[in-house]
Amino acid sequence: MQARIGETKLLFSQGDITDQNVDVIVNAANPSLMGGGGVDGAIHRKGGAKILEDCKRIRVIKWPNGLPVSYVVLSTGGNLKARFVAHTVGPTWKGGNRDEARLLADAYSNSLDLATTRGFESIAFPSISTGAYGYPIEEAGTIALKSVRTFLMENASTLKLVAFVLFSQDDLRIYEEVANEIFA
Ligand code: AR6
Repeated sequence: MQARIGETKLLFSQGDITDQNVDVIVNAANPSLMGGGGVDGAIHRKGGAKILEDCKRIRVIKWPNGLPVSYVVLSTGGNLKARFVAHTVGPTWKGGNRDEARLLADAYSNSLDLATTRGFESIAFPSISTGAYGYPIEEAGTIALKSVRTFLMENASTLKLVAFVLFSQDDLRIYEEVANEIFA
């Protein structure tokens, strides 16, 4: 399904984010930036060693103690179709009273901010924090879409496409239900 906010199209699909032909894909990383499982593992596997090289450099130069939750850094896309990877760290779900919602919203808006600063026209997000980090997906989807909507309404963005790439049909259905409520 699709929605539109100003000049920006929002697209929802089921698929693998490593196949997306966009300017930048977002990685649900961890503070080490050294790779991991889930979408992070898939991106590093398919994107190749250049992504890890960039991440190591970023750690040394900018974040020796690791990337804080909700912050974003940019690496090459390596062998991916996407030109760049924006690595962000979503919050780990701890029951909902540890500022998780704000941190998750910021992970999305900071990614959009970085993409806009770089003049990118297309970005693809996975469902940040809803795998290993355990965030309930309906709540996470609501926060994700509201954060994207707020950013696009409040900022002049170069982005023409914001894609949400959900790994399973179930996750896609949930995001579409949330989108139907929010964009109705
Ligand atoms: N394309 C799109 N979505 C995917 C893909 C893919 N190739 N692979 C998995 N997903 P997760 P998190 C979905 O665990 O919860 C890593 O080890 C998956 O089904 O990747 O933010 C990192 O290194 C789920 O819906 O990210 C961190 O340590 C969503 O992506 C930690 O996991 C997010 O699941 C981050 O946990």
